[in-house]
Amino acid sequence: MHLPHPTRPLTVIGSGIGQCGRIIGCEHAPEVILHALAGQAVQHAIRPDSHLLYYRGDAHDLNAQQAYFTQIAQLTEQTLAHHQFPLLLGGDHACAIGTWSGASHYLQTHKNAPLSLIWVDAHLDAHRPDTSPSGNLHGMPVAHLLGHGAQALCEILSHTPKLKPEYLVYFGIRSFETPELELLTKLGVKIYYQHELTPQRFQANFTAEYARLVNATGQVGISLDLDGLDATEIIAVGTPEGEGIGIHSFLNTLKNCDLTSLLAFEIAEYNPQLDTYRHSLQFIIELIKVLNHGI
Ligand SMILES: [Mn+2]
Repeated sequence: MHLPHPTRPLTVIGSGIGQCGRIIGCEHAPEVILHALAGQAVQHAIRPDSHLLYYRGDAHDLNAQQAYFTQIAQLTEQTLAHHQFPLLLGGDHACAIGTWSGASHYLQTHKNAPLSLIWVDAHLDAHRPDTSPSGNLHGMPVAHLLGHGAQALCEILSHTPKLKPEYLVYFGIRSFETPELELLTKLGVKIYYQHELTPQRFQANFTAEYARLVNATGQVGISLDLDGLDATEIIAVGTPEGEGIGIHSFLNTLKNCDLTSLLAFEIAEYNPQLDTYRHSLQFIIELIKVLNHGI
């Protein structure tokens, strides 16, 4: 099968971090996905020098987390500076702290532009260490990117917040706690809850928000927590939340966006140990093909 060459070569950055989620196992996702890509036609579009970094600290070691996310952030920033497309493979969703800190720093220093981000998730991920019932960092990345949380993790690569509230949009939300919503409401962040989204409304709103953010900031990043998708279709996640965005609806919607304006894409929370029939993995490969086709 002939695949068109993307304008930007695709560089995989594997965030092998799994200790910050509810169920251990996401740390192996990057190597499993890379292995599944081998032999696929899309593999030829991916630069051979993939980066795979494992987090070796414990779940609450701020110094180790800061060092790890700084490395991921630097890799993301370098990839963008080399005009390559960063495909981030988590890892539990704590990985987003590294990814988008790096993307934000790149935009700040190279383009003098702010980061804009579409966050697809069942959860808001906007806890801070003092509001989180579980203490799991994978429920806190958005708060940290907005500048709220542990200082060490809010100041990766620079002292300023990585993301302004007006340039963040959520899709698929259906499970959260009051302190998260209070923070985001106070900041004025836009949230599309799953119960408001038919497949048609999802596509219309997602493409409209994508275009709005591209207009406002030049490029837009997407962070996909696989649990934002329909839990009957994507089973290999640690915190499934029932009905979500259908996988075909999601892929078709992406195909309808101008992905030449896509800054970077992150796939988080894939847990290979839960992927009994490897259907979730098949979806991830399809998704990477769509990205490759569009960027
Ligand atoms: Mn998440």
